[in-house]
Amino acid sequence: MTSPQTGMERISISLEPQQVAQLEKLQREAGFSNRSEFIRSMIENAAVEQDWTHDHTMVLGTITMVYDHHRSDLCGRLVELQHNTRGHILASTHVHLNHDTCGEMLLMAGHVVCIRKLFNEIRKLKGMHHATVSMSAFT
Ligand code: NI
Repeated sequence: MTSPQTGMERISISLEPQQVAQLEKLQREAGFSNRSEFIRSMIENAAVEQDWTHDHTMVLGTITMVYDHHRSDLCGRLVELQHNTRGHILASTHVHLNHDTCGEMLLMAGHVVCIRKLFNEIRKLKGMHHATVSMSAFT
């Protein structure tokens, strides 16, 4: 039933005791003092991530990577991949993390399928230590 004051619907759910403990731990670590707020936030995140499965959803995406500075073939290949992508690269930032390691962040807008394709190519490059992708849908 929806509360006329808040417009919220109150539901009850059943969880195993260890799931309740996990939920409390996750809530605490995420810094939420209110359980309902935390669950609403998890639902919103799950909905955003579900959009990633639709190839033609328009998203703002970031690809973050950490790679071996000494692999000069990697740098050339990385630039070539960026020139050939069908997504729009809005900005790219390179940071020299230390003597051996570079970090790079790409900010992109485009269809999920384009960003995922570029990410999958980037993560396979020899000398790439770590790469992550994050996307937020917009209309
Ligand atoms: Ni560098």
